[in-house]
Amino acid sequence: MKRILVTGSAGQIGSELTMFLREKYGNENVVAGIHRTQPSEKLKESGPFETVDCRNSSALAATVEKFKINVIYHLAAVLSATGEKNPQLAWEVNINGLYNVLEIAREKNCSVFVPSSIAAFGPETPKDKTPQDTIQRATTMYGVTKVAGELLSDYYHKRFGVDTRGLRYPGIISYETLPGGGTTDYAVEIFYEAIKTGKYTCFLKPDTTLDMMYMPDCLKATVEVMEADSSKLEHRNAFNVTAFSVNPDLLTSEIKKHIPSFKVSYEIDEVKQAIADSWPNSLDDSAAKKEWNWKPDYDLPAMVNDMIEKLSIKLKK
Ligand code: AKB
Repeated sequence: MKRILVTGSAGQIGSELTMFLREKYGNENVVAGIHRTQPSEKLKESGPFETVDCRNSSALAATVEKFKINVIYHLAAVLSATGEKNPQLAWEVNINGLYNVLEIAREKNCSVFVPSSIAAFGPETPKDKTPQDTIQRATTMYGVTKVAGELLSDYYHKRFGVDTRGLRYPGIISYETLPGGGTTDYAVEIFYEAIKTGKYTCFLKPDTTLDMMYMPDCLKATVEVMEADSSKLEHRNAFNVTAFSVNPDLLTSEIKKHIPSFKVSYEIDEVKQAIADSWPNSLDDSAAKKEWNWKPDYDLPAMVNDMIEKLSIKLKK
């Protein structure tokens, strides 16, 4: 039986992944690991939760012991824009935290999901259809921690046999919990403002093209890679995954099909723009397709349609 701990459970992906896993494996078998961000009532009421700071290895070990955890989805992280403001914190959480998780997984025989990101690539990486295996000279602290995290996860598998798996997440678009501290956050904010005020000031240039994915596909991919037949996985960690690549201009046009009066202006945030410019325009996710049959359900128009419908209902409440 799976006994799962999700770190970063109150975050954008963690909050929905915890509920998704509870539905699949049973509420009582999925522990929501929370730290600074307050979890929703839904998360607290539907199953066990525990305060866990991944930087504190003994507290982490005590939680794994207490709930007899054998699978860890390690989502606690500092994202790219916050990481540039506070690189020391990004290292502490993203590297020391991951190290603690992997060590506990080694000692207690847990399998581990480790998220990487499009941020694991850098300006020297081929920009279009970025291959699975290519140059990874990341130039942000977040990206540096992601590259190191990929290598560390590979190491724990090869050296100690820990069942580590992971994905390179693109920007994730969702309506349940707001993202925080990322460069791709514009692609969520734009929907809130389109519905609430009919206008949005974007911090990235109109032609900044990046990979994105809608939350249902993100949840599907995350669980599918963990459930995949291990003997078919050549890469294990850090699979490129994507659903579509989009820029603010294209996303605006798609939203305008639903809200024709929507207006977008631009005030460029130089730090976030430089981060986005160092990332690929589009990823080649053929390894994920081949090794565990990855296939997204939502393209850009389907995502925009569903986002507007669901977020409009949410914002009316
Ligand atoms: C960020 O923008 O930092 C994240 C990511 C792409 O990893 N959403």
